[in-house]
Amino acid sequence: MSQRTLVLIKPDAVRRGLLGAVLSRFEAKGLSIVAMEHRTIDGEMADAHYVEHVERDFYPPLRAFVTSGPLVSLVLEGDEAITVVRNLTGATDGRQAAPGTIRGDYSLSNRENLVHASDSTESAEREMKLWFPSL
Ligand code: FUP
Repeated sequence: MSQRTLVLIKPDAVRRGLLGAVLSRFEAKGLSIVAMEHRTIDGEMADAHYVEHVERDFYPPLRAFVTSGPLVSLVLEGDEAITVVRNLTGATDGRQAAPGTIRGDYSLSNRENLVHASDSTESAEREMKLWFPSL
């Protein structure tokens, strides 16, 4: 079943010059890029995106990180895209993420882990509306 999912290539990836490397993983897998934008977000947008985490201890440094520079937001489409993209992304903590995944290959951090990917159809719908309201 074809699905759409919201992906962020976060400021650490852009800063490190890994935008192309990360994007190429998704392209090579066969996913289509439906929308893509390069932007720096403010704290309000970070709060809206991470609404389920705003009360957590780890949120203030996460908020500072995600607003620290440009990121790339995109909507990817393809068969079972939500699960496929989560599998390509790997576990949240880059130190634990399996080799071969984006986080497993490029991240040594539980915060600066290069990518965000929607974790369910509900969050994909919510996040796509937030990031690409005109889509
Ligand atoms: P994920 O779905 O893998 O992106 O992970 P979560 O939704 O659990 O967490 C969202 C983001 O919060 C992660 F990408 C990184 C950050 N985070 C921390 O900074 N510290 C933690 O202990 C857990 C998550």
